[in-house]
Amino acid sequence: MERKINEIVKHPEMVSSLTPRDIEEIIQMASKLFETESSLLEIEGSKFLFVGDTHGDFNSTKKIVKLFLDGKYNYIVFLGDYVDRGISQIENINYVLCLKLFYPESVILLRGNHETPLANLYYGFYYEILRKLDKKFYDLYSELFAKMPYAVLANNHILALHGGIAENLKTIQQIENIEKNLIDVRDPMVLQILWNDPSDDVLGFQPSMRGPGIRVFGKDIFEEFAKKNDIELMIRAHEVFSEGYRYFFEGKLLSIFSARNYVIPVNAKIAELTSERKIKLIDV
Ligand SMILES: [Mn+2]
Repeated sequence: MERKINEIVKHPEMVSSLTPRDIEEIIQMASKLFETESSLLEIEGSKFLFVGDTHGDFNSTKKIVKLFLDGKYNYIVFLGDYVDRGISQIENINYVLCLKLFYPESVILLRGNHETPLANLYYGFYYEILRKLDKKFYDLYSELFAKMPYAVLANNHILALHGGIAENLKTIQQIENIEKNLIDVRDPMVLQILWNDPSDDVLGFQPSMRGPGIRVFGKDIFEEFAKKNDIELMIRAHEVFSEGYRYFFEGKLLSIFSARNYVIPVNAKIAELTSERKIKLIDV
């Protein structure tokens, strides 16, 4: 299997040749790896890549990973949402899992709101599994997703996660304490970390169009959290913008989206954190 994973990392289209048995083995190996990771990963380095939602857009993922493989990065951090909506969801998740198995330290795969049964039943992944694999894989992937970490703290001052700040989230320590194996995300704090959105037009926490229990948070909330936790920059994904990114809160929060082929055309972006601690946005 190791040889196969090595080949796939170098030749991504080979991911389609994985048999159901291979996929089961990859899921098992990745589960073991995620079990060793805490809910909050602390990393240090001089050159990072951050990747937003890819949503089954395997062509975008291939381009992004090529940049990582060519670019001598310390880390590539995927901010979640690998499946649902796109045309190659199984290929997309399996490819990033192979990449994780090949580079267990430098590849980080965070959990997004689409790494949950709540989303997968309604936005396509469940049906793609029924069409191309077998229902039991839905359970295997659900269990795997529940072992993924929730956030990354890079160089002590940059926090990366999928959605945003939650109402009950006051300290980064609370992220570290999130228990693993929550298949259905019912805890309000965890739910909001995966689903919340920032807005420059509101103050405090406001209801979200996305659904019950989800919130939009304003600059005051962000600033209080950032000050208390010594955060200089937050990088998150989750929201699509046709330009592929948007800055909020006077540049202290960066939102990125990395799938080119989505329900709207997107000038998808990934973010490089350079050794000069500057953000460079790169076209996918
Ligand atoms: Mn999302």
